[in-house]
Amino acid sequence: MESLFLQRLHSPQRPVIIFDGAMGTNLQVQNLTAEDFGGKEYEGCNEYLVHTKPEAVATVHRQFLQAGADVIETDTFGGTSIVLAEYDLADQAYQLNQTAATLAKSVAAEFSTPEKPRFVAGSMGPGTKLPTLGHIDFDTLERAFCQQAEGLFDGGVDLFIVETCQDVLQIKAALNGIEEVFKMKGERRPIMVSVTMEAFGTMLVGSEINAALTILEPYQIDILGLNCATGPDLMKEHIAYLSEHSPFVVSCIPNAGLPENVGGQAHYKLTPLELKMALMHFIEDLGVQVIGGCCGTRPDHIKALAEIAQTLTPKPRHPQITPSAASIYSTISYEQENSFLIVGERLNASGSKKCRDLLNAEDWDGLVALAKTQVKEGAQILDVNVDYVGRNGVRDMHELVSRLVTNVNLPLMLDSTEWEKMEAGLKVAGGKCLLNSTNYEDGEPRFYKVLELAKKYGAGVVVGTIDEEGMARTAAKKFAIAQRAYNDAIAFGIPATEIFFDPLALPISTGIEEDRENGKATIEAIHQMRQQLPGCHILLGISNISFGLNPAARQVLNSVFLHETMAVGLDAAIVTANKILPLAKIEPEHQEVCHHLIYDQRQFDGDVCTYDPLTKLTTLFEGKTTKRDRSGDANLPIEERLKQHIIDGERIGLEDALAEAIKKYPP
Ligand code: THG
Repeated sequence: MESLFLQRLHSPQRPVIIFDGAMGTNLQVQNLTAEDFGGKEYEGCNEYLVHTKPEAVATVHRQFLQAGADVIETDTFGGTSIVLAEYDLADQAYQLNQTAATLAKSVAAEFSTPEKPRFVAGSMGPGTKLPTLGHIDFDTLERAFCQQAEGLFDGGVDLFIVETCQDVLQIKAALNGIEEVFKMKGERRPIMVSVTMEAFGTMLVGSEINAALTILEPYQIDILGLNCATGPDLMKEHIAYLSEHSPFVVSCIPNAGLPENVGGQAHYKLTPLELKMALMHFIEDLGVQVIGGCCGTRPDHIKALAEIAQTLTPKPRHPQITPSAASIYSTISYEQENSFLIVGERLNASGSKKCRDLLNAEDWDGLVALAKTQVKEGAQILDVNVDYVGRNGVRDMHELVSRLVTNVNLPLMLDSTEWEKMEAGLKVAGGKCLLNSTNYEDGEPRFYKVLELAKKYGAGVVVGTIDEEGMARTAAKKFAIAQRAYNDAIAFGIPATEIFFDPLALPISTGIEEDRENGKATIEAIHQMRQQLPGCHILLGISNISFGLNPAARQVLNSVFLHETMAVGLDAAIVTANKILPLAKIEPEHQEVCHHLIYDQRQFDGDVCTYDPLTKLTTLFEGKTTKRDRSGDANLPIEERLKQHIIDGERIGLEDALAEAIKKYPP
């Protein structure tokens, strides 16, 4: 049965729910002594007070309940073993959380009535270490949150609040820690996530609100909002975004204004009336349903909020959800109008010699530079593949992805045949990744293992049309496997929009008879998937189609093939972004030959082939070159490099070359 809290949250009257105010601020005004904290060495450890001076904490709870708060938060903001370790209290983490929850529950019970039930939210703060910046590893953090959540659960909290979040990866660790507890106990409780947008407009690690929402959207949470850092004014834009796009109830728990430094102390000057007016607007115009106070808010502030709770109805919301991937910084929609989602293919140790060499040399800066080049070329997501015989792929994925995450503003597609490598990437990539890929080649356990990772880390997933019998060659078989995976994945809890089917573009460039149908089969399969698997997305590794041809022919064939697949519904392609040509730039005769090759329109006289588009294409492009491969250019003198850019009309890298030349020849 739905918990009492959720019933209230989702009741048709959509009541406004009032959280309490600042625990820290209201402990501070009690002028507690070192003795109250249990000795000098524990002074400032508010979480320890539930053990040494529970009355101080109960007083704060009581004041807020008296003021009219529906929900009070446990005194456990810094209650993970990691933070408590700073006071040598790590081993008491479970106990302190359990005690704090029990205490809050008992005070709430004093005030609870059938008309106005009072609830306790188990507070889980961010801690002092940011996983995205490498201060702590994901597993350690998840374990610490899990232990905290278990204490809170056993103490009887009505919901969990993961709050004052500064790092998206930290939120994933906390949510996984909580889910772990739910699994252990066989029972769920509601979850609220509250992120902190700094005065400069993003989370501390740089995430914009759209990125935070995209990253959290896959998780089973109930409320998502903002708290801390600023007053309501600087939250407005972010709250408006959540109001329009978030599938979750929206919360807003501001500080009493921006902190001002008064005599070395943080001072918050927003009055109860000002806070009330601002939040009233958020409720009536933006549909915010959960409000409360953060730093600097006193019982008076909460009293002012409780007054409006009776009279206001949150504006009804109709959120528009855009399926997207995200880096830790920003998002990219899976669906690109009149275009396709461009996945850069060059960070692939099995697909690119340059990448392989850099990896072997463990030239991480060089690999990051290769990633940045692809950003300039127009890539929107980066495929990352470190599969290379003889190397430790789990370590390589960890090393590479942890650098990409903070240095490149693109979401990542973790490409490996081994799920262990994907997970190594997921543990450091705070964004919303895509997992490339899963299939039934090694049976269902491997297929589901990747879906499990997608759920745990909130990722989308690429499904290749391969099953226990091998790689599908015909359209019918490609579609049949996709349909099986579609049903399985949805039953497993992966929404259709998070599945990218890859019908596998196999080479049509070999001349082997059985490869002749590969283009047609892929296009027909895409057509069927688009018609019959609603909501799903479709992706291809385009370059496979033309293996072995000369680079100029490849560029043209890849471009025409991409165009054909887009026409039947392709959403995304793994490509070298700047090597795809618009049709208008391809000679009509070349286009025609490519069509003939893709749809296998050879001509025969009896058994004798009189026209073979493959032979024709090869002949047409004999001796032709694409724009020069610039991979070795770094060693050329700057004069030479600049000359090449100008001759080739190649803009990418031109600015860098110019800057270097200007440095050498100052005006
Ligand atoms: N589907 C999915 N994932 C994939 C593929 C796919 N991942 C890997 C691959 N196929 C897509 N990536 C590439 C990367 C490079 C090339 C082709 C596909 C490529 N490389 C040049 C070659 O082999 O001739 C070498 C380039 C170099 O050395 O710099 O063509 O289909 N889901």
